[in-house]
Amino acid sequence: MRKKLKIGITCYPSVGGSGVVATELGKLLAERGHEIHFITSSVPFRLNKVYSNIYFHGVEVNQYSVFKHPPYDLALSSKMAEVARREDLDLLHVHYAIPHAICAFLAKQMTGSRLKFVTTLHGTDITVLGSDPSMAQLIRFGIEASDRVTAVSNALVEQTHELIAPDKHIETVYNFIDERIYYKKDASRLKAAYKIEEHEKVVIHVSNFRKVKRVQDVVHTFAQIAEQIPSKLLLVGDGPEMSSVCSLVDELGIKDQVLLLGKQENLDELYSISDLKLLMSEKESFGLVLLEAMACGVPCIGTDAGGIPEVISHNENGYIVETGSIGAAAAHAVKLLGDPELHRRFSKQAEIAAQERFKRDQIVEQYESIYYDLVQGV
Ligand code: GMT
Repeated sequence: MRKKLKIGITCYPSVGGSGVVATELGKLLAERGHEIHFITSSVPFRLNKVYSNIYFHGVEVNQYSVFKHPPYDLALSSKMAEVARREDLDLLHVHYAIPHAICAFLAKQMTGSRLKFVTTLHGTDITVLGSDPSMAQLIRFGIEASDRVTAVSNALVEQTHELIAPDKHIETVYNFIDERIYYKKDASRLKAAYKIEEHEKVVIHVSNFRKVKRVQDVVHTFAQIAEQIPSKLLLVGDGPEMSSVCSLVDELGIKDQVLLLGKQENLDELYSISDLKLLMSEKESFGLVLLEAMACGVPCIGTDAGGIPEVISHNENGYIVETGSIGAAAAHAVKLLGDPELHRRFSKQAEIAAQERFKRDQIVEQYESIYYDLVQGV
């Protein structure tokens, strides 16, 4: 039997797909017997139960008055080095190149080169920061200094090579969900509690309402759907575009059909009352929310941005439209919601894809095999 590993994990611990993936990965690795050390600014929000082999090391930043900006990245590097030494970690797995790969590099220098680190790219570090030339150099450095680099979709691997051009092999390891949580449940009481009529269809959108999510396109698409199919739109999440989205809902006269639910945690219950998910982003390296919905049997319509077409199979378990193609998205939605047999087939196919192509054990084993390759190479 192979020795169990001691792994340090660093991510942005607050709500967000990368934090979710990093935390769920840590939990699954712990279930497989590894010792996990989260080194983050706060307890990851999905770390909602006690595991005897998961530890949390908080990063404290001292607010000395001489510093205009508190040096979080340096405090993190120092904490990584301290934990790696004290706990004799085999490796660090950091999520996001900036700043985490750079911090891991510093920690590695501080502890000696035995400490290896894996960097996982999630998207925003590449597609947003990568177009800033001053950042691109630092991202390239972080990627090249990593012992292994993964990205969450083939599209993100390609984009990283286009924008950053690192001299490094980047392998795709897809995201996954925990199918013990994400499956279709009987949530008819919840539908009634929201005062949604039995015959009405439910369309859902979940995001952090950043500009790249194009939530306005979701609202326009829904307005066209609602002209033909009695339906309600659930908008889940919050963020910078929320006010503009609310004004658009008023302007289009669909206020009574749109439920603004804000940030929610038990998304499986909301997906269980949903018939269709819309994700109209202009940038999206993977779209974890699609996978969560699909696992609950919800067919999705998404744009052709980034990794979305690697998650949704067009015409099989959902539809892909060009970014900004509101009319095409609405036409697909009306066809799907108006044809129970087609919807049943897409819903089943969505569940199967989530369970088979993005199977949690398979993905965790991919990461484990990267870790063992590195540790054996010591
Ligand atoms: O989508 C966001 O704005 C959040 C961001 C994050 O850092 O959590 O999500 C990114 O990582 C997720 C997990 O790998 C992916 O599912 C999202 O597609 C990706 N977001 C973007 O590429 C915009």
